[in-house]
Amino acid sequence: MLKERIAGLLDQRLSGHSLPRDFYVDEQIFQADIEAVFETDWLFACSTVEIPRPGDYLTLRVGHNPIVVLRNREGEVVAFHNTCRHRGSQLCLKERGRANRLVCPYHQWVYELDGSLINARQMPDGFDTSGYSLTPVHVQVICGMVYICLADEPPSLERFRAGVTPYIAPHMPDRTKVAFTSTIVEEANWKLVIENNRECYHCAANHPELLVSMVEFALPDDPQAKTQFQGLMDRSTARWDSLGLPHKPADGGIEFRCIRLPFNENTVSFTTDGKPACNKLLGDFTEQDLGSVRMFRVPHNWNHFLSDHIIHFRVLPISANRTELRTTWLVHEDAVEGVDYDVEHLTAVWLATNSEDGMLAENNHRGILSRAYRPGPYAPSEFMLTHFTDWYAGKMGDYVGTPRTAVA
Ligand code: 3BY
Ligand code: FES
Ligand code: FE
Repeated sequence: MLKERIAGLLDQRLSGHSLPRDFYVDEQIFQADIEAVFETDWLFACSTVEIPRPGDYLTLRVGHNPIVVLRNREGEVVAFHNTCRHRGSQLCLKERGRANRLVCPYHQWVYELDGSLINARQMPDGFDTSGYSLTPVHVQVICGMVYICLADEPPSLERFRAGVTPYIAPHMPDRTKVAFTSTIVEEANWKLVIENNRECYHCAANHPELLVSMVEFALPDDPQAKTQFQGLMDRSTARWDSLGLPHKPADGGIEFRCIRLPFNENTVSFTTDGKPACNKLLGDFTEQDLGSVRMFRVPHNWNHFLSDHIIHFRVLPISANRTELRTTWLVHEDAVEGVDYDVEHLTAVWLATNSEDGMLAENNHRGILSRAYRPGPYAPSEFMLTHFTDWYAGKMGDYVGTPRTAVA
């Protein structure tokens, strides 16, 4: 029944338009989103530098699935379903922590950092612990970013890895540390949070802090860029070419996007005054103004890589009308707070922008609840929303068994 209803909504959908209402507001379709998208695709979990030492862990929830990502004794990043093999209690309760072994809070079954059960007290002699290891989750690390996949057979990430590595590797994310994290909950469907992120049509009227430094165009050949920013683009790309830093849009199709774009004249970082956010530059950089590498991948993540800091954004759906946004700011591992950077100065622009975007997504969600809502046409500058919704329709088509062809 649900699958038939989704198939019917997909038939109604017009590419290049916002989605039929139920995709944004219906709880059953939300559950289908979790199964069709979040339980099948690679998801951004965290940065490796959030769990630098063996035993460091971080937890997150993918739909109803509690997950723990941790660093094992060999220093590798691994992930497990965060549910005990005795009677299923959640194992790690904190958002972040450190453990020598994972001890279930309920009856104290003890697991090694490789997920194997090593102690199950009061169980009968001869109880075979080997059949009760934690259930693993697939992990891939790409340029310091930990991706997890709950599917039995994960899709390939190789095109993504190859596409983004030349842009990100020079920023040397392994040599960073966490300066700040923020988590907010927005009363809006996760797809509205993503759609909001994938266009800057709304920026001029809503993001005074961001527009101090950010250019509003999304592509070097944007007509707006041509008329207003040609000089800036030419100077920036010539400098990046001389430094060997890639900047042209990577060929990510509708799966991912990676591009380096300049900051406005006389600004070098995402700060309220456009001045550097951190005096210690990342990697081997000697130039402060490198613009920002903007990278995102479906379904739920976007990132900025600057000369002086990195920002990761992770969106996790909670219910049809609630979405968590977690933001992580990374600076050079040797940067000293209060000397090289000030947390307020580093985070002010994106804390404000996230809050503004949260309100926009919430307004959007409430408006879509109206019986008068009809899917509306995306503007040319909203082309990434066409990509996103075509991609989403493709995933849902696969899920309901009537595949849609999406442009790759
Ligand atoms: O760069 C971002 O994170 C996106 C692109 C434009 C709107 N949003 C701020
Ligand atoms: Fe974990 Fe009982 S549920 S030890
Ligand atoms: Fe925005």
